[in-house]
Amino acid sequence: MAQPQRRRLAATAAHLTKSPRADGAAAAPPAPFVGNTEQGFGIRATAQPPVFDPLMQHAEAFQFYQEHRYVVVHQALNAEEVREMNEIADTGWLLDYAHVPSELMVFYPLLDYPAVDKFIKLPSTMPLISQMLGGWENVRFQEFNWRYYPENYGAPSDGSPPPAGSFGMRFHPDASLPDRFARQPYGCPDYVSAFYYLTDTHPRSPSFCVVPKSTRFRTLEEARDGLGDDYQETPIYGPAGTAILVDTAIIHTRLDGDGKAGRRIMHHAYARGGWAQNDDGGWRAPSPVNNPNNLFPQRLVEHHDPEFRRFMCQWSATQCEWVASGYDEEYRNQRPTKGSPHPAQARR
Ligand SMILES: O=C(O)CCC(=O)C(=O)O
Repeated sequence: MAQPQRRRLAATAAHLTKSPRADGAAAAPPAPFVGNTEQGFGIRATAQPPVFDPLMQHAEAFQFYQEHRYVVVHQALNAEEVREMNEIADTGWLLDYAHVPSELMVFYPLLDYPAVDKFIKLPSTMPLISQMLGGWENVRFQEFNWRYYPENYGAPSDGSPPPAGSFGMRFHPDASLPDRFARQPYGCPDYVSAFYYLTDTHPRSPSFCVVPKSTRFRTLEEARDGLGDDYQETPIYGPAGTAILVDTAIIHTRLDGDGKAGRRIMHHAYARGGWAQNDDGGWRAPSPVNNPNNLFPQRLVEHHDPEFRRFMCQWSATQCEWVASGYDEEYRNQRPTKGSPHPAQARR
């Protein structure tokens, strides 16, 4: 086992060093992995992927995405936006989050924080997201959430066991349609996700990690067997403001850090709207809603700009019912989107 793994790491390192960093600098090898080694097969990329300026290097970034099904962009949020988002999120963690199995999450910040509206269609990332989904006219907003892995969440200082699931998220694809295994050409993804780091990430913190080129595989095992020497688990480290744009069918995870360092992210998901035709003449309908609980606020659904209304027009059954109720607060509050404060948060 150890021998083939070493060979494979060498092969992937060679592969990665062929990809120049966008800024021309040599990619520094990351510090040794320190987390839960049971995530994945431990066949880790030994260099960081290239990072692109999303506007100045749009073409290069899109080309990288087409080959690997993900792309990392530099300063998708500027320092002021990161500060602003963390400041708003600070109130969110205290007021309105659920303690989901592996971290804390505010499911629908848009409902309560109009100040975050501008983040769902960012000038830095929307041109790339649009191209990934076949054009701005095909982009349908789906989901916005904040995730927080608090400091010491995996390793409480009082020696008590870590909260369930605070380590070891499994590698998985997110919502995607099964025709991706066979359709020719692969074409646009069914959904695109954008993960924005709101805190700096490094080998000791949780980090987003992808298996490049894995969108046609159901499981990590299938990806390893099917990709052969191309298989690698690529953790992505970067300063706050870095974004990772992915075809949601890519196999990925939140890679553990040391359980002590924390991390915050903002996640947006978009669906492919409109009808597309495959080479064989078959039609691809607009992607279905990715989460039956998605809720969008009235001010965005009834936006004055018709293009923006189109962007917001793909509603979950819950949204339909909420609109039918006249945006009734009670209806909204019955949704399974709120939790009680985690003790670590209550102490803040
Ligand atoms: O938190 C992360 O880095 C990964 C999140 C993830 O895997 C997901 O949202 O499906």
